Amino acid sequence: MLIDLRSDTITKPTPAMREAMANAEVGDDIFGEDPTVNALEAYVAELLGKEAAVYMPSGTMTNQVALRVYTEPGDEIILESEAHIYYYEGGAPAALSGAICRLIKGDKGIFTAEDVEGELRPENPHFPRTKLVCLENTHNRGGGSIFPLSEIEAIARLCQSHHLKLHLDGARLWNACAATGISESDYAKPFDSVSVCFSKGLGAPVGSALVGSQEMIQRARRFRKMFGGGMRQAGIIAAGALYALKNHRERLLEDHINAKILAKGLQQIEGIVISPEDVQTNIVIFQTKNIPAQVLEQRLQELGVLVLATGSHSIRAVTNLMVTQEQVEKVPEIVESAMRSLKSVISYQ
Ligand code: TLP
Repeated sequence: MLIDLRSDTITKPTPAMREAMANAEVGDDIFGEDPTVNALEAYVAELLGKEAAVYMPSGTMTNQVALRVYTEPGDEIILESEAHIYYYEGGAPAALSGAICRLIKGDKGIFTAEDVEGELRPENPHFPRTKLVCLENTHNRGGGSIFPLSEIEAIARLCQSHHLKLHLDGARLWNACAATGISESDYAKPFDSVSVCFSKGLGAPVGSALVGSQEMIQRARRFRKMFGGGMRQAGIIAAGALYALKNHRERLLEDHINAKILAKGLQQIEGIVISPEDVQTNIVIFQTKNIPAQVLEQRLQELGVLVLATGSHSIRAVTNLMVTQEQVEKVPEIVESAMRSLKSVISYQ
């Protein structure tokens, strides 16, 4: 059986989740008449301590709709250089909002209020108008790193004093909460809006929500429609999300334990560089010293372990609902044998 560590997006609905989906009451959500979507939106808004929420097909859409709500063409967004919004969303800030991105180089995706302050521009017709700062928690390319709440609060104070909006890409906020014990609403409080995903570690098949003030979410509904994200009997999928929210948040700790086990095992392998203490949640990123990441990815696939090359010598493995501790424990051994076989091939070339 394959051990699939490419992403936590590969998770499939459990039988109980499928049952909840099959039995979901539905209606036309564009008329606001889908009771399950309405229940999900109310639940997630309350959980995050915000006035309102809107359900969308993907985390890319919730992020990009938020950007569109806050900016006009020519406006500027400040965000981290490897933020998903910038790195993995197909150039959407430019294409869909006409916004430009000003990048901060973070430490595993984390940056400070001083970093933001250094990027602020005076009001002057030469400059784009900075409207928005975006954070990511946990940070995907930062290896699932957690943004410290005190730093978030300092950034929020800075944003307020400069009339900047603050948005969180909280696709994996659930993981930050499980790891720290800090509640979703405490994490969400400093932000004007938060995007959360149900289809990653929580295991629901589809969807994300954007939460914020009534006014913000009303505008977001308009852009969701414009971007093609208005859905009809979406209660079928929203039921999976609601089930996941109510039943799968606590179990994320299992994924975090498995990630640590994996990191510690990988640390023992010659030619692999990883610091297990950097692994805070469910994402494990390791470097391959002498072997190109894509070559190792390919060999591991042949041996039944799926991972993702995320750089020339960097590989990501994400523990998730579909992978047991027993399977994770086997992975370092498989990586070691893959490395050994590749070393002999490479040294003969
Ligand atoms: N991340 C995916 C890929 O797109 C890289 C993954 O496998 O990790 N924010 C963050 C922080 C994300 O990691 C992702 C998905 C998204 C937003 C977008 O979510 P979707 O895939 O629903 O558009």
